[in-house]
Amino acid sequence: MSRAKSYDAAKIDTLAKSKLPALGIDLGGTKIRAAAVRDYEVITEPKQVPTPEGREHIIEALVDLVSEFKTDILMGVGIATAGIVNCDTGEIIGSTGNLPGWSGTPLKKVLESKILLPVHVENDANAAGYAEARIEALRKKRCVVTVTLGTGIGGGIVLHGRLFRGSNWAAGEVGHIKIAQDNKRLCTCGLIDCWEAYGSGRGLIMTAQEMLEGVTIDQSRLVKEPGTLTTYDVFSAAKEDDLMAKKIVERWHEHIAHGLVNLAHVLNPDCFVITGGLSEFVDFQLLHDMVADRCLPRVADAIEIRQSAIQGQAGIIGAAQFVIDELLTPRS
Ligand code: BMX
Ligand code: ZN
Repeated sequence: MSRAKSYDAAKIDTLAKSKLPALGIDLGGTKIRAAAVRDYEVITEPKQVPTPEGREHIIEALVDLVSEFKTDILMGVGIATAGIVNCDTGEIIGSTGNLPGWSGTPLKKVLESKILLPVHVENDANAAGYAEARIEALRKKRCVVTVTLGTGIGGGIVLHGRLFRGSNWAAGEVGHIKIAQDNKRLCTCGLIDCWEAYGSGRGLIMTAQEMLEGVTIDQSRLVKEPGTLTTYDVFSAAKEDDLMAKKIVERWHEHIAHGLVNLAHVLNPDCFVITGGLSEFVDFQLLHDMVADRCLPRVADAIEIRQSAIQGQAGIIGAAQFVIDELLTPRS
């Protein structure tokens, strides 16, 4: 018993706190999802609301969502949001047109004053990457690159278990590497021919529209009223053997491969993890072969592309776990 007294109060406090969960919130362009997390696992049923329009309404929705959980047993709240985030101040310092008006929001400051809990704000793909790289099989790897395929394309680069944030927080904005020189695809960031303008859901629809030019309704069921085609239409038609849809989906795989090839030559990762809403439509064998075929032999040897094992939860887990890990071991 006397030995217990040799622990200092702060340490005991820290150990006690480490058993508490944190709330993780994934703030996306269409929905906001939240759940409590402990030890890299979601421990409550996730709650979800549609993402409202405008900064003030989004903040209100976040506050309402937090109040649905037992806040007195939470260590804090982690927010995974699209956009570039200064993680020291918790301010959104960059945003594409996917979240208009979001840049400049002092999210940590505003939320902490309303919910009276510590808040950590992180880019959504960085948060997802942090969680993905902690699963048992990847924990000891040198370099794990997570790519989120959804409204945009996001990236999280984890080197030796630590998230790489770059010189001014913008590392991993992989959606904006240039993969073409056609000057055809305007990205929502304002640049042209970004990977995201080809590989995201929006990019896939643009590819479909280009490939469907001159095609008749007898040749493909994807020929519809302009502006009505959805990613779901394309993937379900491909599944049912619509030839044009299959070609479009194959072209989409080539576009995704293009970006991964560039990243593979820069980072030579142990592993790519593919997550996000569109990842369920990826043919992983096809994608692997396309990437390996286009890499230097030495780089190709290391290519491993995995589907997320925590699909749909990675952003929530990563954001919450940042709160826990940072409170226990603050960044220097
Ligand atoms: C965009 C950019 C990234 C984000 C990525 C994936 C904004 C608003 N978004 O490239 O910061 O990580 O999209 O985002 O600047 P999602 O919306 O597909 O989750
Ligand atoms: Zn872009």
